[in-house]
Parts: sequence; C-alpha cells; structure tokens
Amino acid sequence: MIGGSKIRAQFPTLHQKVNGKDLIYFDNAASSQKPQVVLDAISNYYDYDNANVHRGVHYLSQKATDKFENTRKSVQAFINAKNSCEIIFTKGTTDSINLVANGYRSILNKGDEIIISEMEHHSNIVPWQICCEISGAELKVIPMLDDGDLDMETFENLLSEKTKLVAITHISNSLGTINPLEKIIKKTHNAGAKILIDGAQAAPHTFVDVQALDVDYYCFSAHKMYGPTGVGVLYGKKNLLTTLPPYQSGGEMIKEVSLKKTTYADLPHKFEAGTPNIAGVVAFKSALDFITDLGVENIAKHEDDLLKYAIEKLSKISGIQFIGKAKKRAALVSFNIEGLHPYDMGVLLDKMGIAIRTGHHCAQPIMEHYKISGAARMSFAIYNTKQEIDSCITAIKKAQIMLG
Ligand code: C6P
Repeated sequence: MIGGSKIRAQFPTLHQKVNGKDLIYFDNAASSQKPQVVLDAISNYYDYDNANVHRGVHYLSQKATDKFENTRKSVQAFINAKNSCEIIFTKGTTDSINLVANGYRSILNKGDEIIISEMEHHSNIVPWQICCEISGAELKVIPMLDDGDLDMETFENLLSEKTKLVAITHISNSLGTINPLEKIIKKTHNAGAKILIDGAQAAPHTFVDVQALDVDYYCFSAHKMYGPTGVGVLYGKKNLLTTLPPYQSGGEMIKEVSLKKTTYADLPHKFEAGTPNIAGVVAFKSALDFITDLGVENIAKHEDDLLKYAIEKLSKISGIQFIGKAKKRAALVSFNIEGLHPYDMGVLLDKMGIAIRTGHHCAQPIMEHYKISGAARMSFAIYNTKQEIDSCITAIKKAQIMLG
C-alpha cells in the first residue's frame, strides 16, 4: 500500500498551516511538491560539488559533470531511450517544444503543414503558430469531441503528404484525457510525418517507453514529477536531432569557433548552450529515483483511486458540470458549479487551506470549446488522500452556501 503517511512525511511543504488550516495541496498538475531527497540533493550539490560542468579538468568540475551526466543516464533509463545523447536538458516542457519549433522554422516551407489539437496547452500551440508565420507553413487543428476525446476521424482526414509534423499532448492538463498515442503515432508515420508529444502531464503518472512508442520527440518538465523547477527534457531520435538546427547559441554548443565560421558540438551538447541548471539537473535524478522506487504503476493506481473517489463525491454536489469526460483519463478533474465563479471558489478554498487551480489552465481553446471562461481543477499526486478529498468537498459545499 503506497500513498500513506510514510510518503507524506517525506514532503516538508505539506506540513504547514495555511490560513490556520492544514494545507491540502491539489494543484499538482501545475507543480508537484518535492520530497526531502530532492531538497537534500540540491543542498548537497551546493555544499560539496558546485562547479561548472564540461569545462574544467579540476576535481570539482569533474565531480559536477559526472553527477550532471548521471542524471542524463537516469532519464535515458526512465523513458527507455536508446542513447543518452538523445536526452537534451532544457528549462522545461515549454523550452523543449520551442527548441523543436525553432528548428522547424528553417526546415518547413510554404505548402507544408503542422497538425496540433484543440486540447493543447498554450505551450504546444503558440510555438507552432510562430513557426508557421515564419516558415509559411499552415497550422491545422484536430477538433475535440464534447466528452474530451480527440476527433480521430478528422485527424485521419487532416493527415496528408503535406503534413510534416504532428504535435499532440499525451495527457490534457485541463481534461485529464489520455490520448491514444500508439494509434496517433502510427497514423502520423504512415503519412510520412514526424511526431512530437507534449508529455508534461504524462511523465509523472504514466510509464513512457519512447522506443516502444516509436515517438520522434517527447517533452516533459522535472517540476511536475517531484523534481526541481527550471529543468526539462527533450527526447529526440538521434538522426532527427542531428539534422535539427541548433536553438540557442554560445558556449558549450560548439566544436570550433573562428570569427568566420563555427562548427557545432555533437549531441546532446549542440542543444545545451551556456551554463545549465546544474543543481536542478543533479537533483532531478533523486526525483526519478523516488518515482522508480515507488513504481510508476503504483503511483498511477493510487491517483486513479483518488480520481474515481473525487468524481464520485463531486457528482453529488448540486449544479456541478464536469469539464471533460473522456473514456481514458488521469490524475485530475476539472469542473464548474452553477452560481459559483471558479475564481471565487479558488479564493474561498484557499481561505480554508486548500490549493486548487482555477482559470483557463493555459488552455483557452478548451474553454472556448465549452463556452466557459474558466474552471476549477483538482489534480492529484502520490501524497494526496481520500480524507483530503472529503475536506475539499465539504469546503466546496461551504463556499456554495456562502456565495449562494
Ligand atoms: N501546465 C498547469 O497548471 P512548463 O511550464 O514548461 O513546465 O510546462 C508547460 C506545459 C506544457 N504542456 C502541458 C500539457 C502542461 O500542462 C504544461 C504546464 C501547468 O496545467 C501550468 S500552466
């Protein structure tokens, strides 16, 4: 049995009062809390290992470099990548997607097409809009069905020899929908296009095997998976990353620089210009170990139990409208309650020590689809409990009475 008090004890942030009440943290899709092992790894790095990486021959630099590169190996194992050079460290999912979109600006031409979906986070919309504006390519959008599933029939019709890239979320941050990746990837490849998956909401909750999926690019953030902020991953197949133009330029990403011409470093360093977030990357290994030790399947099972319990309890609240009822979903539930603005609900719940997300969740096209301005969202992690859900439901009912 996981998810009990032994796990909660490892998260110092959870043990505090907010507005005089024990904190209940249901905003994990925005950012999860960090276990003590991750906090220790950050301070140990600064206490004993701090130096720049890949630069010095001295002891500390080599020690920092070894730790930095060890995390790369852990990420490789975590997503079953073939080669560690296919793991690029970035600032987060947004940065990873921008890295690829920036490269595609010079790969695409007028007449080419990129396909995204209506359920994307802004981070998987705006970079492609800019990419299309600059390259002259056209952006096509797969619509959503009202239950929160992708309209797969329209997707198949959108695919053509013009399609060069499909960029889709693995799990929607607002609906919780788990998209049928195997099907989407196969169809994309059959059309001769490449595929990028936004795994920001999936990596903390689902087993990801990039080789089995045969995915071309996969992006995720450490801070949503018990790791530090400012660290993300871009996985890309080696042959694709080799031909993708560099993103940022400067130190570390070069082989040789003269005032006339520069040649670029081999992978992965070609995409890691400047001094990276070394402490963050080093500590990310502890977050991956934390997840691996618990078992991703066990975490998913615990969160699934919480999700089912929350939906069952929320369903009994009068005037509730769920946003998204996809067949396969994970770890979060979005909803509105008649007569209760989500912002007001968020503020009142905060007064009772409960953190939920309210607003458009950086997914405005989803809100447009349902003709709403925003929604409340509860999102779960390994340390959450059914008792916390009960307290949240009681708080929502209180808010309903106060504002009713
Ligand atoms: N979603 C949420 O509350 P960054 O900020 O780069 O780590 O992740 C961006 C991002 C990209 N894709 C998806 C599906 C996401 O959910 C997010 C982050 C947070 O839902 C903050 S808006």
